[in-house]
Amino acid sequence: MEWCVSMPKIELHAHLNGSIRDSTLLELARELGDKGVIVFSDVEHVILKNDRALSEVFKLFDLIHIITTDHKTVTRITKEVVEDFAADNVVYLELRTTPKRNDSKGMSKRSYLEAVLEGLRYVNSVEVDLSHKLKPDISTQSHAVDDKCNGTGSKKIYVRLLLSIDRRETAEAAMETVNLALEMRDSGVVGIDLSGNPIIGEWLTFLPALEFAKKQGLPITLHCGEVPNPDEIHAMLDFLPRRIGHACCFGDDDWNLLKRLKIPVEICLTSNLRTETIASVDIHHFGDLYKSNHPLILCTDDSGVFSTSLSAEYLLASSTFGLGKKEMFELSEKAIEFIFACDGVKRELQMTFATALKKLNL
Ligand code: 6MZ
Repeated sequence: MEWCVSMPKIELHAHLNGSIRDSTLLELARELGDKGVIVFSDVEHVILKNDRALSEVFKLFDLIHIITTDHKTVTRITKEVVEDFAADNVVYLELRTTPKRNDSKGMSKRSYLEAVLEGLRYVNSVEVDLSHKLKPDISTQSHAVDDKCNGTGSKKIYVRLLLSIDRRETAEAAMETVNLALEMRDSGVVGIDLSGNPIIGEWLTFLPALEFAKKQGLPITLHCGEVPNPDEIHAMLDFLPRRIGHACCFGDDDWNLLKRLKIPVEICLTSNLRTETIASVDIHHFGDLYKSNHPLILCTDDSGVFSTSLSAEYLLASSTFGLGKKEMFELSEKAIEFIFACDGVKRELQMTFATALKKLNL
């Protein structure tokens, strides 16, 4: 485990509200309990429970959203989540979150996103690189210093944001999210994700917004095949997203198509096991995809909800599928190819990995 932590890692599938520390969730829930908004004793065991089927996970998210959805809390959890990933030696994080409108809190999708960005500015255990466009140069230096986030200067994490469309949303709300992503492109937003309870909502509802995003050049990743739904899986693959997440319930035709199209898969081992979308880790499709050299990225999904870390995911892959240190390092480094940030960031990450390789003495 220590070795997995020491290796630089790239996280491409992490939901903000799924990555909150248990201690923070409990503290916030207790505060809401004291205010009489919720009954703390009713929710404590829900937060601490570890094994949940997929439907229960979405009930937990409804609870988490009651606990977290005000600007101050969104800012706090963002700061903590980034610090936790940095502590696990994640050097590039694509953090995804669903911009939420909540009239009772005076929250719009835009102000939610601004609260997330504010959280990135509060990170102080590590330097946060939020946008390549804001790198210091002579003409933009003062702007760059303001927006680059405070940090110690020694350790650095690149953070980019994906805006998620929740499958419960309307076509209009999805389009609003895409427009927001386009407006905030220079502030660290690099793409769009479609997520949410996979048994809710129709692919066609989101297609216009996703097609518009694609036309505007915004990369898209889709939660695909988390539950059996052959028609949707096929339609999603035909859409040619830049990446997909999960791919648990694919049929033979879907595997063939996926492999032919070479669409990278974000693999979330612990999440799939906990939600029982995969019966046991040894039969996880990671094994086949890895063997056939299909592009894949190990990810956490919801490190808070599933009590995991990216290092733990590497360790699990290593112990189950027999990957040695060299293979783990190569798998981690290969993820650079699939990030949504620009080529400049890719080059810098390649240098980070080259330096780490020398130190790790592989
Ligand atoms: C599908 C998931 C998910 O956006 O509020 N989310 N969607 N499958 C999963 N597998 C377990 N895990 C998380 O983070 C929480 C939201 O992310 C999506 C759900 O829409 C959930 O409400 P944000 O930051």
